[in-house]
Amino acid sequence: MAIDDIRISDVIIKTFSDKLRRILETDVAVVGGGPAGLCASYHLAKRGYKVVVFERKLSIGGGMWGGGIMFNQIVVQKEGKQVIDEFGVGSVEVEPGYFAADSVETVTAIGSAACKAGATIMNLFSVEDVLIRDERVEGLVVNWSSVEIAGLHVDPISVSAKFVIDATGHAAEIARIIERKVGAKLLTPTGHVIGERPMWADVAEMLTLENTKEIYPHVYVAGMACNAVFGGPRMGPIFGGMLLSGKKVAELIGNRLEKLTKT
Ligand code: 48F
Repeated sequence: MAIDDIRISDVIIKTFSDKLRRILETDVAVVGGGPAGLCASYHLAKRGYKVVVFERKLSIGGGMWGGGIMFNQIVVQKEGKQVIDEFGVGSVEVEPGYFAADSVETVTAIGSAACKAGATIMNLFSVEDVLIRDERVEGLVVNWSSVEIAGLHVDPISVSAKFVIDATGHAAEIARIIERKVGAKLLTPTGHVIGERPMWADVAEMLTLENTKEIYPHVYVAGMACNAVFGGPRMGPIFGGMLLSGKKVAELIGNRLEKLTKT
């Protein structure tokens, strides 16, 4: 059978439009497809929730691809190794408690698991605003990243979500949008985004997990954004904290969603 170029276009347009319409209303919208966001989306989708991930870039994986200084290896500690084990990622204990894994294998394995579990990943989408109703976030405002990058004057569209995860990494973009546009007090000790501190992997990994929490009604932070928001240090190319934070935020939100459906 001859292949018709126009049919190819039609299939793309039809199926993408269906996908776009499906994600207009979700349980959880994850902003950022780095390790924390991907891990969170996998665990929430596995629990049966409707999840969308918005990723500004062409590719998911955030800061994981490049390992440390573009040596595409990552380090995880014992607890982090247990998380990558779940995705079937191979690792080697190079020194006691220091496990090395291939960053490309890790990103692709987690991304694939998230998709297979039912999460929808919308790459090339930037989140530029939030929907706030009754002093809580009820959704996001998104646009093509190309519009943002070109600085074109094109209006965005809105999507609704019962919960939002700010997994935007160092930038903590959603927390900053809420602070700037709503003038709202965040659920941090100062009420503001405190800003990240200099590198200290040991403390950073612990604080990432501890500060994986709600920062504004129905908005949680995960991954490096936790440290940016709560004033924790950065940690460089050790990724256990990112993955454990993604898993923790999925559990916290999953439990809230479970309660909501019971009431
Ligand atoms: O930066 P990123 O990998 O965040 P993470 O999951 O992991 C942090 C580590 O990579 C590393 C580290 C730990 O070793 O310090 O930095 O916390 O992924 C964040 C993703 O969010 C996207 C961005 O392109 C990146 O892929 N992103 C950021 N802001 C937006 C966004 C936005 N407004 N809309 C859509 N995507």
